[in-house]
Amino acid sequence: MLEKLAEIKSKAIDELSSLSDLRELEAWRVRYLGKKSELTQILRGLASLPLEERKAVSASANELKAFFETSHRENKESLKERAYQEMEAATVGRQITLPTGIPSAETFGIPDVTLPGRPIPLGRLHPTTQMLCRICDIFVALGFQVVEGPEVEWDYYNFEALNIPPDHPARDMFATFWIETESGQRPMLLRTHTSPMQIRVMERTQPPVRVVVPGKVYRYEATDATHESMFYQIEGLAVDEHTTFSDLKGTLYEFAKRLFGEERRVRFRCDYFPFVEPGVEMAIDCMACGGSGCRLCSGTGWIEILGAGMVHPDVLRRVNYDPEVYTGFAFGLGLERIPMLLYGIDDIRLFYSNDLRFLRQF
Ligand code: FA5
Repeated sequence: MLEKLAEIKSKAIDELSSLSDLRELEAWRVRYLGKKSELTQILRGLASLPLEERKAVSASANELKAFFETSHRENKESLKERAYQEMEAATVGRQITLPTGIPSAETFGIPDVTLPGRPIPLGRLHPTTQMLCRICDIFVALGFQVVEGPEVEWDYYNFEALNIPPDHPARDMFATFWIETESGQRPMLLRTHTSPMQIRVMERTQPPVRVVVPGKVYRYEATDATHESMFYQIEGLAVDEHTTFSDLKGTLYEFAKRLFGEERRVRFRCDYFPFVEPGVEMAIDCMACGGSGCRLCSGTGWIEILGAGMVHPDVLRRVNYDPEVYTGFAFGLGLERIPMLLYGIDDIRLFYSNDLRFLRQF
């Protein structure tokens, strides 16, 4: 009987080494450990053996059974791993067409539903959208409301109501994309700035007014490292009794401090915009070079981020606000310039060239 056990063992080991998949292993298990296997028959017949022989055969048979069980377990693990790797190699990189309706595992050609799922790349907000939310949050905390307006605008709101009648030289400041209209219709354009929303807001609201208006604007001009033909602006407008130029400076200083940190330097210089009096431009010392001059700041050490000023009395009159009672300030901020400063981005064109290597950094 002991020779028989040795014979079974050697045959089983031979077969085990040539198994190639889990199905063959299962057949092997049934053959050597199943109810009808030779080993099980020997174990069942132990009681009929003489005592001495029973002891020896029982020890060897149970040892062989334990050996078979261990071998089965180990081979099952390694064959499973091999099957998993083969399946993964066959499915990775395969083109998948999304079906309509509820997709099943088979639709994707993945036979084993226990395989780990494919990672689905997560989208994210565009860097200018992120910055827009951050800036609006600051102004909301300072008591401003966020409103939006049309990108296709009447000449009246974009220019005339802002003290820029036809043939005014200030129209040259805003290279314009005009929209073809029927003859006799009022001229239309892609807004060149968010300032027309000053008029639209004041026309429908009584003071006190405190709004910020984020949105896209368009300029028909050549692009370079700091100029795009489509970019974002955020307009600010505050009108009330006794609003002064100090309120304008205080608000913009506070904004700059909250966004850029205490250590940044801010510069105000006189500027001209027909719809404010006096007008200023606000600049921040260049973060890329620390103020010594580089490509980003065109060698000046400063980057202009916004134009601002006290709302012109004629503009107030046009919306039926009495300039003897009400005064206000307004500002218009170039949005892309802000992340450029904060993250040292030296070319504005990166924002809208859809290069994922750039966009994924934010
Ligand atoms: C204006 O657009 C005025 N409407 C701003 C204003 C509002 C003044 C309220 C007074 C009161 P300006 O053309 O300077 O002004 O543009 C404002 C900001 O937009 C600039 O400081 C700059 O940061 C940004 N900007 C201007 N042109 C471009 C451009 N082509 N590409 C990217 N950013 C630009």
